[in-house]
Amino acid sequence: MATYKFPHNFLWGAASAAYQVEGAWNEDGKGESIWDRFSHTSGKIDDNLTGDIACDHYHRFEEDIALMRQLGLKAYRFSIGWARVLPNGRERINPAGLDFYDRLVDALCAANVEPFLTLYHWDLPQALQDEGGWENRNTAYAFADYSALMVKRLGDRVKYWTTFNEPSVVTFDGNLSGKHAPGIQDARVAYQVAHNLMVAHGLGVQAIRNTNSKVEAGIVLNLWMADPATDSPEDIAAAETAWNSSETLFLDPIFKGHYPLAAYDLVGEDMPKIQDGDMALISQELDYVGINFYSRNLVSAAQKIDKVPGSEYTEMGWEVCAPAMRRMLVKINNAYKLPPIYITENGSAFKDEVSADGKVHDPRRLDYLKQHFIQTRLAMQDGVDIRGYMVWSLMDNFEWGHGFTKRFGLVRVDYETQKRTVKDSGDWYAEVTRTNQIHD
Ligand code: IFM
Repeated sequence: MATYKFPHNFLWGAASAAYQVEGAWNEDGKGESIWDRFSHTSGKIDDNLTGDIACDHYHRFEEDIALMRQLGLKAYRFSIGWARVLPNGRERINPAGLDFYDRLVDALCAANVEPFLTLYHWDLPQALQDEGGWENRNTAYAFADYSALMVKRLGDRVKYWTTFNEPSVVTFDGNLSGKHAPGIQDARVAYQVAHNLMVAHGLGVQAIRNTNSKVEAGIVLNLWMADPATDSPEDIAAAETAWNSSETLFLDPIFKGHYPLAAYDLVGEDMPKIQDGDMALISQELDYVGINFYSRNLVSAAQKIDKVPGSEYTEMGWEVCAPAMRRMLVKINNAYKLPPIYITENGSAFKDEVSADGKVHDPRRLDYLKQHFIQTRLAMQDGVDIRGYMVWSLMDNFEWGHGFTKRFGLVRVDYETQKRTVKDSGDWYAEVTRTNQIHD
């Protein structure tokens, strides 16, 4: 049996996002977000479900923090609902919304759980969407003002400030495939959104630092490794092209100060309007980068590979391939001069059942996490500077277009009663956070 020890200050945590857990969609002065509008539109979400109530975290956050303590979490990654604090996206503040995050942060600090905050996890105020959303560069300026407001209010207690979660999903799912809010299907819009998100990131970093020079600023990117199906030069080239046409679209501007050449081929006439000074703004040095890793793409020059024979798949249809995480981390570490890395999301959706003993036995999720923790530890031995790990997710929650049908949590949520049950994977994780090591 091998033992994998982690550094003593390794930041073990779990993650969530406002729209996925909070509920209270129209309470205490909160404004409408694009996800409220989208989920209230028939046919957009599986079974027409909405995040109106979700995990009711807005009312139950104290109970949820008690669970975080039970799991021994050192950090909790969560996001702010922009429309909860600024119902129209700008200017008019909702004091009750700010108070909620104040109380949440206070309670986390009292429980010795480090708040790891995301400013934008996809729930743009609808009022800003009505003015063109992320396609409109003004939204980036509104984001900077909102960032400054939040840092002013919480910067004395919150050290980690993430501007955006997964800009590629906002770009492609929200504005190209339309599977996510706001449901736009337009390549030209999508690429302008991608660039404006990057501008907003840069302005947000400036606003964060100008408001409080002691906090740390970063961004979270989701990356899928692209592995060649065989060792043939054609497959290797195809995998490289696949990697370059999506994953580097955000890595390159942020860490190299220019868009990847492959993007120009891919985007063609839909290339966004870029203003003088944008690339310097976008590529400011960061204090950390968050990486979300779930799976990989296996790429062949000859054919599209949907399923890899012999591989295990999660309920999302994503292949379980932990070694790809190590390869990916080493790859980006070699290709870019990166700040310290936090794994800000990793986890798996499986069908869970409550057994007769009232417990949730979820060996596949437990094993998924164990394998990915081990590969992360190996990447650290390879020289990648990884400081922490946030499991996705603390509890089952609203999985966007899939509604509540996909369960990623360490804690099960019964959506009828809101009862929380720590799963076996949660008990196992508590042991990891307590001992700071894993046995193979
Ligand atoms: O639930 C999402 C999360 O909001 C962003 N990253 C991927 C997760 C699983 O799909």
